[in-house]
Amino acid sequence: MTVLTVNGFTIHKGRIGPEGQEAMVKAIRAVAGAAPLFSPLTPWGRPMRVKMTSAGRYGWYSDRRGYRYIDRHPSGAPWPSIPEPVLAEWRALVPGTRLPDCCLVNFYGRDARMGLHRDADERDFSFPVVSISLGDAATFRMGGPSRADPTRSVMLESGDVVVMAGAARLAYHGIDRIRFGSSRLLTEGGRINLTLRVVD
Ligand code: MD3
Ligand code: FE
Repeated sequence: MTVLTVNGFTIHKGRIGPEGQEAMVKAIRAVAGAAPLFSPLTPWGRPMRVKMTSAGRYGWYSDRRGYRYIDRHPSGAPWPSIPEPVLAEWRALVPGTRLPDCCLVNFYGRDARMGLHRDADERDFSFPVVSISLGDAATFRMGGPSRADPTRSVMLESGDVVVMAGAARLAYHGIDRIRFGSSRLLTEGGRINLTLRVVD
């Protein structure tokens, strides 16, 4: 396992081994069974290319009214609890603080991307965000605190874990493209990203 720091983002390459990845996918399938994936609408009314769901006290949501956290799945069902193997990563990488109250699940199919953005819907940016990549590899673009800052790209592969803390917590970032079919973890291909956040 190697740890790299790029633009203040800490990347733990290959942190989760094959068995751990399988266990996480199984747990995420159970989350998506109870709280099905959906395509949020942007505030401009276009469906996002990434499908999403959440686990925890809060789930991230978007529609014409804007970005926010909501305490139920859009169906009205409660969000499932955050799977234990996912919480274990937070405990290991962010010791000595409270647990996250949202695990956002992003699913990227063949043509999904996520444009450059900042995560700013949470109350307190002093808590880190932890991201776990599963399945197909993707090009992750990371910039700085303003949109115009130069960006650097790194490949995120299945089992990689990224910690965004300090100045990196408010940095611009996005996913340019996925290398569809590069991993055999998900039988139908695609990429899952989990982000653990303290919301309020
Ligand atoms: C940097 N997800 O869900 S994970 C997101 O791979 C998001 O699905 C991407 O950006 C994905 O908001 C990138 C890496 C990541 C996640 C959250 C961050 C980087 C971050 C929050 C603050 C700064
Ligand atoms: Fe983000």
